[in-house]
Amino acid sequence: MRLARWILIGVVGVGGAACDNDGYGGGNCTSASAPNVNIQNTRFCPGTRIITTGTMVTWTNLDGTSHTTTSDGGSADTWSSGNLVPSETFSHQFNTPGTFAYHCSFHASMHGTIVVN
Ligand SMILES: [Cu+2]
Repeated sequence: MRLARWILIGVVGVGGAACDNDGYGGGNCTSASAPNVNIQNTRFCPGTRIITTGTMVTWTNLDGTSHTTTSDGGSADTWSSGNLVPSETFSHQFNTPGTFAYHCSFHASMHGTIVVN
């Protein structure tokens, strides 16, 4: 019993903190406050952001290297930040309901989703 409790604490300690996994890979990062998205440790946080139609989402690059937020091909709503240097932000207003996948043009592992209700 006591052993099980220590194992549980260990799992929570490793998986807890402010990391938002959302099924996407990459290092730990801290989710931005709604409705925004952080770019940190080569990932988008949160990986999936759910918003209402008409909401402006601002991405902030918290890394020391450049990233982009770029809508995937075939998206009904398109955006492309271009090169976001460290500390730079990019905003896009979502006026179309739907589920919009996006990525970073520089890092194939970086994916995110904006769900517009
Ligand atoms: Cu990137």
